[in-house]
Amino acid sequence: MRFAETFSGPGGPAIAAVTLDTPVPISGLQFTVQPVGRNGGGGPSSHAMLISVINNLQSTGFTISSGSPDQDKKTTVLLFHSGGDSLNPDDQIPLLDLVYAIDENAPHHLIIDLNIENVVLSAPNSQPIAHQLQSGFLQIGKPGDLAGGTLSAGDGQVNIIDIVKAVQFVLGVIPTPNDPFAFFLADANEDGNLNVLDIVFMVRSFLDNNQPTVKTVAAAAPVEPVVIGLSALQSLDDGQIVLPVSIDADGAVAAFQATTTFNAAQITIGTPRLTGHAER
Ligand SMILES: [Ca+2]
Ligand SMILES: [Ca+2]
Repeated sequence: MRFAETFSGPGGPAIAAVTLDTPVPISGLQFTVQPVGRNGGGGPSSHAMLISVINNLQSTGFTISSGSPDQDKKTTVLLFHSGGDSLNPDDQIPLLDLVYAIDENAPHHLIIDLNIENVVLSAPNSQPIAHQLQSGFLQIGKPGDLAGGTLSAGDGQVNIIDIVKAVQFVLGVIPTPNDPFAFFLADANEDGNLNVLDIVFMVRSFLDNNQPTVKTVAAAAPVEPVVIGLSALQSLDDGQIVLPVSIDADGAVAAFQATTTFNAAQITIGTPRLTGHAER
């Protein structure tokens, strides 16, 4: 039985998936789970509260029953087949999701271990089945908070140093993070990709947080597809040749990202410059 490593922002729900690899049929299981602050001396964490358990086996006839958390925040969860049937042997069977509410003031990068005990797996004939456990944890971080703080790993704020680092990720100046938590932080808009959308998201959230008296009114985004084109080469007075890139849109475009390929033996690329309607 595996408990996932789960990332969440302060104030957000953290959804920890529980999966099972089993070579034999299973008709029921139980466990007790307790959120424990990793650096908090082993006591129950005050920053996470189990608010719901989602049954991922409902369509196969399994029922979930869970008690209320006790004073140590321990919750017992039962999952069993109400018709006496069983789960067929398989790998990575999604059993259930533990949904935790994370408090708004949870420190950034806090790790909350999910302590698991009293695990019992039942065969269809009510005999216990030997098992192994892979425990999980919840880690708290604010997407977009990539830099700042004593270790330059984040300080709970999104500002210009975070935006500079995000630009370096998107441009490939520094490699895309392999660590899943670092990727979670870099993927500011939480769509699974690192690109210009994350930079726009971070700039907007920075401006929104730092201009409390100025109401930012979002310009209407284009409704029709935006057409991006290359115009004819032009010669400048200083002898440089420029290739105009134009954007034809019926609404406001906040950012644009593209990758170009060229024959480095024949041309040297200078620094792109903004012209016309574009504003810095
Ligand atoms: Ca930061
Ligand atoms: Ca993204």
